[in-house]
Amino acid sequence: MTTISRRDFVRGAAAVPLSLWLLKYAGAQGTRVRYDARSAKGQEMLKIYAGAVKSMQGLAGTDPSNWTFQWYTHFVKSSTTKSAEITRIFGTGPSAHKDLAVAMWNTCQAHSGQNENLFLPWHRMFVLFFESIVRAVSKRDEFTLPYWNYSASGPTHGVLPGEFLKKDDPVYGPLYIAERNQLANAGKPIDQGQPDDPLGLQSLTQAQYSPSGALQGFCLAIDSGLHGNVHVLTGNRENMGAVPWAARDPIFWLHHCNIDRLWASWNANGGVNPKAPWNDDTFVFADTKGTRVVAKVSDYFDIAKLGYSYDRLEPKPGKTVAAGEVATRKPQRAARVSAESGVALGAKPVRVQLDTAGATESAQPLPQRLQAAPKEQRVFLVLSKLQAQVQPEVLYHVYLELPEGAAPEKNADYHVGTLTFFDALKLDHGDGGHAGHGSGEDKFYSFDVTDLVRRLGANKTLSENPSVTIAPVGEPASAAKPVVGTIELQVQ
Ligand SMILES: [Cu+2]
Repeated sequence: MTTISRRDFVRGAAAVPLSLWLLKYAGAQGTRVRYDARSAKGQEMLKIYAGAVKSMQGLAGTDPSNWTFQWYTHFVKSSTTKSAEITRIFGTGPSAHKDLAVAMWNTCQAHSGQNENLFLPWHRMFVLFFESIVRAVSKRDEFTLPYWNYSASGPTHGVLPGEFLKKDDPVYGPLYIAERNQLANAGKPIDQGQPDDPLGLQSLTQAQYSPSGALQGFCLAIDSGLHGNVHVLTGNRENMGAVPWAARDPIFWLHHCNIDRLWASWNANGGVNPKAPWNDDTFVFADTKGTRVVAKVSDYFDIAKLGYSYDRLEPKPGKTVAAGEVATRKPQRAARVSAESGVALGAKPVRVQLDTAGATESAQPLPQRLQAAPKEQRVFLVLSKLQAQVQPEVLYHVYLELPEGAAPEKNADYHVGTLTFFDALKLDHGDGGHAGHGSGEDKFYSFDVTDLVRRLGANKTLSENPSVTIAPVGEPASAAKPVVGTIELQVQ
């Protein structure tokens, strides 16, 4: 006679609601605090973390607590496919854990063409369940995942916590990965030699969550800005620098813990998560016992309900560029690059000119038009449809009206922003992937160039056909062949 125990029942197809899971596995301690990796508490946590990483790497591949199982939940490495890896690891027969892998792997949002709004909530879920697994594997119930605050000012700015740099160390060795960029593993600031501040907190100035016209909104601004910059500056294209490899590096989790902290900061500073159809999208995650937890996106909007907090949130930036009323207006295209094939980038700076073909009807020449725009209107340089064959492994910097022949790195006055090609590769998330609402086509970069345009206008150096220069810092991978599909000046 066979009996089905309660444990088997939980392990089977039946899903546990998040609220119940939280009561049982997370709620016992009350609110747990996540710490800066460089604080005394954070250092204690890193020691626990290093031991757990080693243990997770040694678990059977079929175990949801296995390191690769967690990595693949983000995305399966690009040298193989999800279905090939599932067959290799689980065989051809059915099993509950195989079902979990089918439901969970390759579900990273939104780096293979899904709804961009899901970037923050999906990674919050991913980090929360990962943290619960580390807690279980280490048998240290007080464990919380520390965060890497690369934006901090002072000597730790952009520097990996030292525990991640100790190759062959008996305690911290598991946190070391060779495939990082040279600066990262040398303990130097990963943004050394970059103009402006690719690790800055500009995204916190966004007034709303989702894009509106030329405004990126907080979610897209932090994803394509700070988040992507840290990926590309930390690792190469078989590590942090590319979506299918990123979650293999133990630093990945501290990076996303920090992104989660910045989302919590944005909320604490008054940012409101939207009510949208995608609030009801559901995702499957599993804990160390293989308990299948299915929950809605909006179930993850409030960290207090999830039982954790941070030792420090970031204050509201003084200057809010994306003022509320700008969002209510429709953007007007003032100029664009008319090449249908887009702009191909390379190892040298590329300079292109914008023209007013296809611009919203206006009798005025461009410089006068931008000058005459009402004071409350903002001017944006909008770049979209980025593509690359492989990850270029460098950041590209964008300049407006950089004088011809001038060295980009010496002319910060004309610098308007940074591009990454972190998620510009076409990825197939395969069966069981989550299509959700929307597509990667919605992604764009947008830089507020109002102040620069007014300054150029005042100096009479804003031309009828303004130039845009895009220059890499460092040597891009020659196979990358990055292309920016469209470049436009928009007034909103
Ligand atoms: Cu990421």
